[in-house]
Amino acid sequence: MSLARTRRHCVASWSWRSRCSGSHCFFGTEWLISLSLQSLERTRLLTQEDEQQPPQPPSHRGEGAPRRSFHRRRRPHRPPTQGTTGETAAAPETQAAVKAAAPAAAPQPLRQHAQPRSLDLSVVIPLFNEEQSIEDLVRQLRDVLSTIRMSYEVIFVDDGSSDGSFNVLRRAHQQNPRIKVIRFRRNYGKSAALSVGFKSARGAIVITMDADLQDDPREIPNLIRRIREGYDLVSGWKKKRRDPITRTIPSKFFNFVTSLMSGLKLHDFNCGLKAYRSAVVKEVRVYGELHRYIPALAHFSGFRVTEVPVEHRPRKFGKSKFGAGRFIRGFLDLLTVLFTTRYFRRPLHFFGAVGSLFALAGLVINVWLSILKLLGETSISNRPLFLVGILLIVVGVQFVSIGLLGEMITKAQHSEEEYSIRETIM
Ligand SMILES: Nc1nc2c(ncn2[C@@H]2O[C@H](COP(=O)(O)OP(=O)(O)O)[C@@H](O)[C@H]2O)c(=O)[nH]1
Ligand SMILES: [Mg+2]
Repeated sequence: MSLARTRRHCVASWSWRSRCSGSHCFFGTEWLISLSLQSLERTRLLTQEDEQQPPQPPSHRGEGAPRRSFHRRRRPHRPPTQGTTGETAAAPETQAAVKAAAPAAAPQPLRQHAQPRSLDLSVVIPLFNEEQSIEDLVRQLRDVLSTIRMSYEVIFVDDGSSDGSFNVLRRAHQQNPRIKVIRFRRNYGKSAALSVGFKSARGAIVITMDADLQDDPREIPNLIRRIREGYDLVSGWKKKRRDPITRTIPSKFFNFVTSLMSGLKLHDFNCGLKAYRSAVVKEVRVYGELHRYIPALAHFSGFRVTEVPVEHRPRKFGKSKFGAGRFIRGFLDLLTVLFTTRYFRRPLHFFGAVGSLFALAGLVINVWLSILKLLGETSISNRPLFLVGILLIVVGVQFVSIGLLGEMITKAQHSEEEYSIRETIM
């Protein structure tokens, strides 16, 4: 290997350290002395990053075509910056060596983590098996959004639909690139769909709505107006609800209890049509069945929440996905909301208080029985009260222990996503 090639090899390869311990590079060390250690590290990191780039999709090269070298997919050389990363400007010959190591690269697509341009409005629509409604919905949305003079995007989150919803969405995107589609691998639930939609949303205002045509897009300007008045979250209120009684009765009960327990007076927590200031959707974490409680969560966080009556339409196609299972899970999630918002960072305050009360009651009972024994009572061990006292002390200690475990988990906690994206059309 010639001296020049040896040098190029050593500089370009990420595993230069191990290779350069061989005889090739021993004779080329005088070339390398002029290169600073930092610039070599930088070269190595750049190449490592490139290796981590996902493979090009099949449309860029045939399935059977040979893989291109990672050097070809290399990003254009960026001038080094000084300061923030402690990186210093590379010596001119280092830059030359880096250039020599990388053949002229084709223009690269925008870097994934580059900050995308922000917009005025994002409409996020979670859906599950709504094939027949989507085309109508897209048309109605276009009619409304074209009148409001705001830059916008519409993000559909297809939650593992088993009908043709995704194909209809793909066609909609081809006709209008402002329509974006995220597709889950399986059904993860409406909260997960909203959560990923919120993460992708670039709008200063975010609107959510159902995909089943029951929400009227013509309400959007009204919601936006309320946000501009200063509210952070405007929730729709289906004042005249067009659903069967099996849906409306549980819903009334649910709204009453939620309103009572959260302290936020709303008639309709679970209306699909809502408007948010982007700060709300970026801050509130939605998972499980928590989408019903976003107004309550936002309220607990200190955001200003209000509601406006909105038009509601009967379901035209398909059927409601709401069932007894979702109702029960929804109520369990209300406990989650109350617990996590009030005691999330201090579980011992909850379990410790309950446990201490139990243990104290048990202690009082047993002390009382002990006094009776001292005063001459023949036997206390055969009295049920004695067993109740012991039980209360044991349960109390267990509650306090759970609280302590909760504290430890809270300290070590790290959050993980609970969905897996199958496809993204941007
Ligand atoms: N992402 C997602 N959306 C869902 C799911 N279930 C229902 N939806 C959507 O949520 C909206 C309202 O659902 P629907 O079944 O009509 O509930 P209802 O209006 O309360 O009876 C519709 O756009 C559905 O497509 C789900 O499991 N995941
Ligand atoms: Mg519906």
